[in-house]
Amino acid sequence: MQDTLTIALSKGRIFKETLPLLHHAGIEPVDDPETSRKLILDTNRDDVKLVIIRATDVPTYVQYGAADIGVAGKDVLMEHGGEGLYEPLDLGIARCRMMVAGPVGAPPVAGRLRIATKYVNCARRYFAEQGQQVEIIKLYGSMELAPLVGLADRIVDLVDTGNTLKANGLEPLEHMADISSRLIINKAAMKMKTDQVKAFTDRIAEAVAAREEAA
Ligand code: PRT
Ligand code: MG
Repeated sequence: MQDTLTIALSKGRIFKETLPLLHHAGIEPVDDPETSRKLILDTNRDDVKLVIIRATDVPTYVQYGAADIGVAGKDVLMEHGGEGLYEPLDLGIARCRMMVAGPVGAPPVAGRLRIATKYVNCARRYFAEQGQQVEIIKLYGSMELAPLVGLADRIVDLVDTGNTLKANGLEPLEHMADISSRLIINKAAMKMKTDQVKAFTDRIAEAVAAREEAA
């Protein structure tokens, strides 16, 4: 009797882009999380379950062993800190950049910059490395609004096409990090379910390599 492997995923782009990788590993979810209200999804395999949670909660579930494995954006992992996790594989999905952005043509700010972001730890670390004094304002979404209403001088946010910035009269100013999603593994699961975890990770690594070869 095999142990159950529990895999934590978030809805939306991470789920969509992880599906082909799971398919390569012989795993097909029974329900579609976009239409189902279930938070635990069965798969075609008795020994594999998916839990569908908020993107920012994925490292926490895996850290505490509520899920053995997860898929999380590097942005979320940098902000979380990554304690209790192995991060063996870059999946190359859900790519974007973490950037500092501000109003188009905004003049330099004298004194302390006010930065609105949901990535407070990343922003604090980045500006400290730059030797720049900043005040960080924590938001949970719609960062692009903050400079428009005078809440902040700059934002730290993720940028893909740049359309969201442009639509709000903002422009990218500084590139902080390239972001993609990573496979993360609970440290105890790696010890207790070594064979299952390794077999799964190897299949996913193959799928990533095959996709990159085809590109
Ligand atoms: O949406 P929800 O509040 O439930 O959670 P979430 O925003 O954390 O989840 P989701 O699914 O939106 O993002 C999950 C992961 O996808 C993130 O943690 C990133 O690692 C990755 N990712 C890749 C992105 C983007 N690209 C992206 N463009 N996450 C968010 N965006 C947003 C960005 O914040 C901005 O609002 O899209 C907007 C910019 O896109 P462009 O194309 O207009 O530049
Ligand atoms: Mg989102």
